[in-house]
Amino acid sequence: MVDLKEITQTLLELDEPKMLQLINKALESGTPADEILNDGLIAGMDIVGQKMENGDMFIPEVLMAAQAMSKGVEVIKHLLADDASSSKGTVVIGTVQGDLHDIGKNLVAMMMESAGLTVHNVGVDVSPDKFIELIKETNANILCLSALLTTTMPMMKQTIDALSESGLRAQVKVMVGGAPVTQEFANVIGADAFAPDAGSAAKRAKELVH
Ligand code: B1M
Repeated sequence: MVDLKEITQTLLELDEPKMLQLINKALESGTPADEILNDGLIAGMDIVGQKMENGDMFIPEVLMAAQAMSKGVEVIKHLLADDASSSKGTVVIGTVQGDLHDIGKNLVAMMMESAGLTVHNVGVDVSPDKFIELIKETNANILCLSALLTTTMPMMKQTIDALSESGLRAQVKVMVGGAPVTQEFANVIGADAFAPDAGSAAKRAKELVH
């Protein structure tokens, strides 16, 4: 049995090979993938965030931790799959303009895909105009906006406003999320839904198009 704190620790030590070894060992011993994700990897990124805030970890190290986290997710992602019986909607998902954080957004995209939605993951630093162009191109009926910075949260409202101005608002449900985003904020900016994590985001998206 692998103690998930060891996975957290190897992530913090930026020891990616050891971290991947421990993830594989944990899977072999029957640890559920969602526990590895939440109690090993995401727990590690939370500590990375605290260290970054305190000046104990710098951007290059944070980036290395982020890359290691993504590699870890690659190993477990096929086991995080939900019911993928049929396509229940088309999603455009991206991180809003000015924001480069993509790990959480990619997890949300992955969970939505495995829940049977057609997902267009359009990257980071996406402007309102670009989102609209992509919605038109893909005929999406759900727009998912991610933001990790308090300074980029207002860009969510600007994107929703631009969607209304484009005449597409009535046919597209908007979901928002990311660490600083709350249900209250979602209500204030006129989003249709908020989800606190990747699993609930996939469930909410399916409900939105039912
Ligand atoms: Co940045 N960063 N960062 N960073 N970074 C935070 C967010 C911060 C909280 C760290 C801290 O100071 N404690 C802080 C924000 C403070 C604030 O605004 N209140 C911060 C800062 C300040 C910055 C910079 C300004 C630092 C600087 O340059 N001085 C800079 C900004 C760059 C920019 O975006 N313009 C910056 C840069 C970076 C890196 C590039 C180095 C790197 C990102 C690499 C990458 O993403 N490829 C990075 C990282 C890694 C972090 C932390 C440490 C980890 C984020 C992460 O990946 N978490 C982060 C601290 C933290 O969050 N604890 C921090 C793991 C991920 C699985 O969780 O993204 O929350 P999360 O996603 C969750 C949920 O939020 C939710 O589901 C996900 C999975 O369950 N979710 C959604 C996310 N999107 C959703 C959408 C939905 C629904 C749910 O519906 C649509």
